[in-house]
Amino acid sequence: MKKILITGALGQIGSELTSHLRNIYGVNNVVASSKTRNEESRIVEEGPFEIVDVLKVEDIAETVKKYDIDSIIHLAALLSAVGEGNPALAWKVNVDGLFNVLEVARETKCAVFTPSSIAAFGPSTPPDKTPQDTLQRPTTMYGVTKVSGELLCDYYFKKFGVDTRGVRYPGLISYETLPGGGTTDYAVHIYYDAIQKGKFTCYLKEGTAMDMMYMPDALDAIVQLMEADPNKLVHRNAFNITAMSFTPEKIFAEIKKHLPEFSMDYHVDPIRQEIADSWPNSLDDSVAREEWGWNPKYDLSSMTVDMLAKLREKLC
Ligand code: NAD
Ligand code: AKB
Repeated sequence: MKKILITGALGQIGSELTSHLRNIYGVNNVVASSKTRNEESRIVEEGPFEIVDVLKVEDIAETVKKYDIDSIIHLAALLSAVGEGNPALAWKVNVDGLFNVLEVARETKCAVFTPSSIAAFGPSTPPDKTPQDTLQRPTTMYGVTKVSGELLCDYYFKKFGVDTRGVRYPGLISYETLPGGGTTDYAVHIYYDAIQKGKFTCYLKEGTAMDMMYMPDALDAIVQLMEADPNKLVHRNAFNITAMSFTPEKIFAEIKKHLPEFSMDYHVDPIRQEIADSWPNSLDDSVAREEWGWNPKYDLSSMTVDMLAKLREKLC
């Protein structure tokens, strides 16, 4: 990667990825973009920023041409809970938006990274140690768009030689930008509420296990995969990756070790509970480990120490 365009750069991942990539590749070699400008965002101030609505193919094409982009990190999307609220828009942004990015990449010979998700699996998928290649019949519109995206990326590689790569992220936990309306968001909000209120109401019920990852590992995955030797990649797109799997009571117990007064109760949201129940409990990420050396640094315990320290700095 030499000249990088990030779409959806003001979201949970993009807002941290932009600075991370600017540190590695140089500020002027990483162009952040989003549908609208947020003057308060550090990302807009820090380096090149363009308005790119991924539903407008000309926005993408003009920006790629203007900056001589060779790699597109495509993050613009609607997440699971928001997507269930507006399935038509979720399809448009997640599938038509990706299609536009792939078309521009085909014409300009750009490489493309785009994340899939644990949402690409469904209730008929083996839920424990979910294999890399297995049944995928998701029951959410978000999941349908993610499977479609995985297939589109495979197609553009096989048919047109576009260098497409991607991972299936689990729920991502971070302290810089709040998550954009997913089912795993509780695992971020619990840290904020632990520090700010000393109590948390969880919208998922006890025993709901899902894969999760701390943001520094999620950012490393992008760089590692995009820089990986293409000859070693058998799968290319949609690699299962994970760093930990936990339930609400397990993350609560981990935070309570540091904040003994912290308490949690439950008020289950049936929509997000149904989504969470349809996703795996834990992924098998051995293929990513074998093909490009995936090896996360953070587990629940070390993530919790860092999250609480960073949020105390930010909020207190
Ligand atoms: P986010 O919701 O925080 O950010 C997405 C950004 O896309 C938002 O800033 C939004 O304004 C922008 N956007 C929406 N429509 C757009 C359009 N038409 N044109 C341009 N920008 C538009 O999402 P995120 O958490 O940063 O996720 C990025 C990617 O990673 C998505 O593909 C998501 O499915 C995937 N992913 C995220 C997680 C997670 O836990 N955050 C987990 C699995 C996969
Ligand atoms: C969501 O919950 O929608 C995302 C995801 C796992 O894709 N965090």
